[in-house]
Amino acid sequence: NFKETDDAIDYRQSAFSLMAYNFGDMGAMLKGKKPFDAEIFAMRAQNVAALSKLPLEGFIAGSDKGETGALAKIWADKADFDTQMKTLQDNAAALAIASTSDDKKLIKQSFMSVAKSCKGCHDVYKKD
Ligand code: ASC
Repeated sequence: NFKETDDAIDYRQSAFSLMAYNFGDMGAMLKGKKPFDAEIFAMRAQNVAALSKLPLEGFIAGSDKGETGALAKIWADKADFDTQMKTLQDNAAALAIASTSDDKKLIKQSFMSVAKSCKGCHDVYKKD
């Protein structure tokens, strides 16, 4: 368990930072901003799938106090928040599997499902 709520906040923010780095690099490849490397893409997809399981643990009771982007609505509607996190995890797992294929269309669709999970949750539960 976390010693302080600050530790829980650090934990979830660290996981999100690592997800954004890995997911951002995948996006750069799909947008043609850098060459598509199937091996690196699949590795990053596996990273995101594993990392997506981490942040939820950091949204402990009382950790809505700090200066973070997390809105109080997370704790008001915790069951829905948990469900959306689970959907993200499922979509990220699907992307990791799709990334081992050479079906670029499936990879792009799966990538967009994860992106929608990120954005859908941010729109409701994150400041700005
Ligand atoms: C990213 C990132 C997000 C999501 C979101 C998708 O790379 O940092 O928060 O994708 O922009 O719509």
